[in-house]
Amino acid sequence: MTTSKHRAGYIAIIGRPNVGKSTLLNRLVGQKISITSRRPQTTRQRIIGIVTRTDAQYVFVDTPGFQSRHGGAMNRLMNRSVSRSIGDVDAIVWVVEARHFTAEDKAVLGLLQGSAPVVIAVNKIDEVGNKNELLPFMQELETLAHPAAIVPVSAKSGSGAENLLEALAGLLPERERLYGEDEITTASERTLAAELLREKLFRLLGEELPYSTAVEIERFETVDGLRRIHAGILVDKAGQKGIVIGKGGEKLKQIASQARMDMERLFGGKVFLEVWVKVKSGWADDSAVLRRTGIE
Ligand SMILES: Nc1nc2c(ncn2[C@@H]2O[C@H](COP(=O)(O)OP(=O)(O)O)[C@@H](O)[C@H]2O)c(=O)[nH]1
Ligand SMILES: [Mg+2]
Repeated sequence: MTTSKHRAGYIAIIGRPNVGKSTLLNRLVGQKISITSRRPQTTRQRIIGIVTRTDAQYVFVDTPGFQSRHGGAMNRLMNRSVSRSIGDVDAIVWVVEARHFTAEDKAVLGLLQGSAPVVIAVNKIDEVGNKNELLPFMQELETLAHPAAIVPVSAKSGSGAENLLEALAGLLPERERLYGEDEITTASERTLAAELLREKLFRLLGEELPYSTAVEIERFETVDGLRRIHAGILVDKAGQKGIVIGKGGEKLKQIASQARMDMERLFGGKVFLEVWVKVKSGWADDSAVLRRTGIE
């Protein structure tokens, strides 16, 4: 019997918006480190998620969604970021949605010529009642892309996640661990806190507003295991401030308390979160509204 050597490497998770890349990363890592939403292009920055097993360490890079329909500067930047991340890695997980292969998926395929080996994760299989329908879909993908493997998964339920890791292990170079065995991300708690708060804006505010907001962590202190976080939600116009705050402050309360709960889960400790809403441009309008959540 041969003992297999330890493998480790970088794996880009790519795919059109909304196929479940970030959800899959969180599932693999076992923690919410990358924010997810029904809206496309929630993920603006690259997030690294580390999965450590006895004989392999997987360093996943979640990339912002590839967008081919709109030619805006933001999208060009994102496409560039996808192309760049494909160039640097040992393997690629290309996430597609079961039975929904679109022109955008085709555009992603176009980027994969000459790339590192690709494993296609056919996601959202929990939405496919009759699993027989998956077979022809997977056969088409096989013909179209000639991937190293195709693995049906549900990022939502976790089914297929271990199969995906197994399929990837063989594609990674023989190498020692790249990160400590208990590290799950390279992002700082500060960045993660900002992202988790930003996710709530996407989940709890109307259609367009979240795209014109930003989150700023003004203060982040940890004393005796208690994290005190002061965050600002920056909006473009004074009129948007009221929408974020909501009637009687209810909306902001909801945003802040959901963000705090996610932070406590991820950081494994109590969080005291203060959230302010500010207008980006107008300094005169800086009189913020404060919402405390956590220890009163
Ligand atoms: N039913 C189902 N929904 C999923 C699954 N994975 C992701 N989603 C949903 O698809 C949407 C987009 O997910 P997200 O991870 O943000 O996609 P991304 O844009 O590719 O990063 C969210 O509403 C997720 O809850 C899955 O396996 N099954
Ligand atoms: Mg995402």
